[in-house]
Amino acid sequence: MTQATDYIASIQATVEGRDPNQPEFQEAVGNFLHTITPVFEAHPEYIKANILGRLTEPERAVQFQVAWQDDQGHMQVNRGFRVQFNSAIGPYKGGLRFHPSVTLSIVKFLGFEQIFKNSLTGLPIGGGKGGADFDPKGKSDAEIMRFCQSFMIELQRHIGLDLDVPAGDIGVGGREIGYLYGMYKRLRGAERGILTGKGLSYGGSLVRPEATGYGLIYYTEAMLKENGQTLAGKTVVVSGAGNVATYAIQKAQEYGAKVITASDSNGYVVDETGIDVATLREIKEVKRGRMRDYAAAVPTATYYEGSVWDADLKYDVALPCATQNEIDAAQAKRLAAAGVIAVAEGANMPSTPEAIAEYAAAGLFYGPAKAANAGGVAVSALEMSQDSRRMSDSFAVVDGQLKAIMENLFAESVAAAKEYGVAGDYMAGANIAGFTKVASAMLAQGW
Ligand code: NDP
Ligand code: 2IT
Repeated sequence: MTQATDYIASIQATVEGRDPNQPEFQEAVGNFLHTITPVFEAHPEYIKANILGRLTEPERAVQFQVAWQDDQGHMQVNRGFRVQFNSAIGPYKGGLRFHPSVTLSIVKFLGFEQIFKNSLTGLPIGGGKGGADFDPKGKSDAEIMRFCQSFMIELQRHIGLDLDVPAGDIGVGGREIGYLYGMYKRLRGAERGILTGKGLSYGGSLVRPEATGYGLIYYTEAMLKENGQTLAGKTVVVSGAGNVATYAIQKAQEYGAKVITASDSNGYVVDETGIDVATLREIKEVKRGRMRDYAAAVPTATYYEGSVWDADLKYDVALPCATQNEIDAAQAKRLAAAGVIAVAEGANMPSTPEAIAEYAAAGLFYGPAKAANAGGVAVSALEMSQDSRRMSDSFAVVDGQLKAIMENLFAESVAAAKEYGVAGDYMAGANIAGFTKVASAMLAQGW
């Protein structure tokens, strides 16, 4: 045992002891800690400053009641959260998730990941996350609006242009951001940069809806190119059918890949001729329908119940874009056996630690979420910049910036892995590159 390994083990023990009932948070911290030892061997000053002790405890975490009236006139009550994790390099930045599974553990895992993801973008944003255990499924527009308004009545006291800037995540898209912003404006005035992912006519940025999915493909192409491959001609399996999945499918097809699946929490469709993005968008974004409806509308598609990661398919690239821990060890083994050469994560922490170990054992190229899905928050930061300038950049300008950011953060991850003796490990590289920037900013600002 070295001083560095002792220190890292003590941090893991502290987190486990302090929050034994937060499994997702512990998982995210564990994934991070087990790659970071070489940095602490090279920088003992980080141990003295207890950088990890400070990084694994949120700077601030609020929980609040969200009471709202349903269409039958009954008052419903949900639990809202905002976790402001680390502000060393800028105001807290990160999405809001509305899903019945949301707990403090989920919000903390997402907020912790966001610190390093945001650092990797090279833009001045700290890490935060929020949400509520509200289930948007089956709710009317009016119910969604009243929920968002009630959520913002409390959230507004915790956010600010230079303090904390939320955006979307699962269950929070353009419609919800619009309702949230409308209520913020009534309470505090028209501060456009207070939320990102807004509509174009009131301060949004071109490319923000597409950004996470497009960014994932820019990252995946960079990772394949590093290894003498390209997406062109590859068969791709995507999970999810939401914001990230939809635009990942679209961009992968533009790059000449064939994407044969999309999924929701009930089941998945397989279409060997390639997913039709226009139909997918119509069903998901306009009709707010299910994958079952997609199969009914597209004759070449077949619908199956269950997880796409249990499907018996032959493909080259896996892009999980639904939710955390959607791929376990057995499913990771299955995809390696199916001939997959690369996994890149559009969702946050979609692979269990055991699945990640299987990728390594099979020699897959693995692009971890905090790098591969950083495109969304990167364009959010570009939206903040446009709002400050009171200007809108063109699609081509923002898309070009997004592509450059993704290629750069991949290159930085490769370089960091090499520098710290773990060449080819893109997960370790992303953790190290994201972390060292935050750690040096923390030291520079005193303690
Ligand atoms: P959406 O709400 O637009 O879509 C979520 C998709 O994932 C839906 O198809 C949904 O199916 C499926 N899904 C959600 N929960 C589960 C579950 N428990 N089991 C199986 N499927 C599930 O969300 P996004 O596309 O925005 O987010 C997807 C992932 O990408 C999340 O992990 C998010 O954190 C991450 N991400 C999002 C970014 C963004 O900018 N939006 C940025 C970076 C990462 P169903 O309709 O049945 O619930
Ligand atoms: O996980 C994520 O990076 C997001 N949901 C996007 C956050 C943002 O602030 O755009």
